[in-house]
Amino acid sequence: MTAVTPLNLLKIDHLLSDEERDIAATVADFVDQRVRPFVADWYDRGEIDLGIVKEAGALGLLGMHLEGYGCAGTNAVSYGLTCLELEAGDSGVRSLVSVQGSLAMFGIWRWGSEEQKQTWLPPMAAGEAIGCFGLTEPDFGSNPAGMRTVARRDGDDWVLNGTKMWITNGSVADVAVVWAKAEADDDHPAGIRGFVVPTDSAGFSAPKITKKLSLRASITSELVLEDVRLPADAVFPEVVGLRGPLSCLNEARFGIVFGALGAARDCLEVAIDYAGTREIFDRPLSSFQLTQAKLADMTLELQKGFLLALHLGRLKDDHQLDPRQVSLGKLNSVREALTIARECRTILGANGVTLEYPVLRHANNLESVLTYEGTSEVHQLIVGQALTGVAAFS
Ligand code: TGC
Ligand code: FAD
Repeated sequence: MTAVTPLNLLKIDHLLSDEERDIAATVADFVDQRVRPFVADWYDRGEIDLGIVKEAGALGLLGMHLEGYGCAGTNAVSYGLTCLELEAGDSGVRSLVSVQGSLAMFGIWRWGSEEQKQTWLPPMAAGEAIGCFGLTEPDFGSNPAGMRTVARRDGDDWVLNGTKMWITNGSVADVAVVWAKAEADDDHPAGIRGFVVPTDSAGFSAPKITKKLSLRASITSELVLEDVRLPADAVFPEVVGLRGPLSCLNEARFGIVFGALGAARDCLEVAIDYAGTREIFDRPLSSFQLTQAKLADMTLELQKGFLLALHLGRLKDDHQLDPRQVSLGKLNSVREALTIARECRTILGANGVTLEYPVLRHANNLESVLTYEGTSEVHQLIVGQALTGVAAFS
């Protein structure tokens, strides 16, 4: 029998259109050329080569599922497959693209004024401007409703004060979408509102967070806002309340449903290859029943995860996707991907703990992915509420 790769056992390609397969192949090639050869070194140094941002822009990957303003306007499944291929390289690279396209750009695209869209979306789509998304605060991660960042009116201006924490791309961003508790104005009640903040605004700083043991090939920062004065038109004109930021999270969480499976696939491919060449007790590790049981179980979870992701993608393309379904997908993909990455690490033995192989790097990254964009517990509670009708968050 010829060996097959983990995602090909079910001929999953059969479920994709030619265009979706072409996009996935283009992104896989980009990852082979521009990520795989360098990512262990980026990870080791706690950096990422920001040259890839313009290259991703040139390929049309930034805000790719949005229409107009220089965005590619692909379907949701193509965006998901792109996240999968990027995360097969590294979760940090997928995160860069997710935050740019699904959080910062989507926020402006969905809730921004026409002027905000015209100003920011074309350069962001091209990778000429980097965006970040500031929702989390030091004391308010799972419960952003408690945020302390405030926006008060001073004449026509807005003045922002507060601190955001764990913000991807923060210290390299040109623009930050910042969520703050805003005073009421003539047309809106008081409540959480989004602000488009150029990062060269006086009073804005973004110290980099160091000593991370996860997602090291990604910039993570604090955002400090000290009397940041913005013009009246810096605010998203309509949306007031948590549904503003949560609508952006739906987009990024959808990307992670696919993305995390890319990290798992990469681990599994490496483990299968390693097991085939590593001789243990005078025969290949792959010839032992215990190893084959591990590989079979992991392949099963990977393919089930992909079928779920694809189902959610098709629902999204049909405008039928419910955020609670995205929670189910994010919960499953990240949890199973982390389990797969850890199991693959056992197959690689001591070699598995080095950066020579991607497996523990992926596993460590997935610890962040398990926590950000809603922790597993938050997604369990969202699904629990869907099933029982009872909110058990507080
Ligand atoms: P709740 O009272 O349930 O809802 C408040 C308002 O929001 C609406 N809503 C949603 N709207 C759109 N999409 C959703 N998924 C929504 N969920 C709720 C809701 O209808 C209501 O609207 P309105 O108009 O009636 O006011 O809110 P709650 O305060 O009870 O919170 C619920 C909870 C815990 C689920 C929510 O706070 C939550 O999801 N917490 C997790 C926070 C989170 O995920 N943060 C992520 C920060 S960004 C990030 O991590 C980036 S990582 C980098 C990368 O992505 O790569
Ligand atoms: P907490 O909310 O303090 O949670 C701690 C523990 O309590 C978790 O296990 C949680 O599941 C559990 N818990 C919480 N509520 C309940 C409950 N009701 N019942 C039972 N258990 C509960 N945020 C942004 O805004 N923008 C970004 O770009 C961004 N990038 C990030 C990048 C990285 C690398 C990381 C690690 C985080 C990033 N975040 C970002 C922040 C991320 O969204 C938060 O870390 C996440 O929402 C969890 O918040 P927290 O860390 O404060 O944990």
